Amino acid sequence: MARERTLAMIKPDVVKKNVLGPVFTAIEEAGLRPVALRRTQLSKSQAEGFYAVHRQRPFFGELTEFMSSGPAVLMVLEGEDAIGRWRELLGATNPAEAVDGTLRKRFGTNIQCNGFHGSDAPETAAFEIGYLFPGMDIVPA
Ligand code: IDP
Ligand code: MG
Repeated sequence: MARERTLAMIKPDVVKKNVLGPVFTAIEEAGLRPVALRRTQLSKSQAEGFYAVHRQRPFFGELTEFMSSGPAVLMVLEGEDAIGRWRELLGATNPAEAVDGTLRKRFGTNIQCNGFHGSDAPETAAFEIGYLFPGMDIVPA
């Protein structure tokens, strides 16, 4: 598997729960390294741009309200198969259906406020990293 970068986000529900420690432990134990990190509150329009592919879905309005409702932690994770590995750590989109031990199962709230985001392919990772870390020179791990 290739060395990759993925955009990882700790969404506002989990930031509010103040459980960053176990999240970073899971990242480290998976052999991934945060190579860029920032905490910010997305505006509604930033959230809409980030989730533009979901524009037509019925929950788009509520989802982007939630995503802009409080601070989020944004990261670029780097490592072997980083995209798949991070999504594996997250578990299914719906925390209620996620495998025991996954981050969404442990810390997610519900299908909308599911705690975390992870890019799903190299192309989306490139878009999302450029969108949330614009113009940043990210030093490799
Ligand atoms: P993913 O985050 O696991 O890739 P996607 O299908 O890409 O899941 O959906 C993007 C985000 O939209 C999810 O992480 C979740 O916050 C929200 N979402 C997905 N499905 C639903 C739903 O049925 N109702 C409300 N929100 C949803
Ligand atoms: Mg997705």
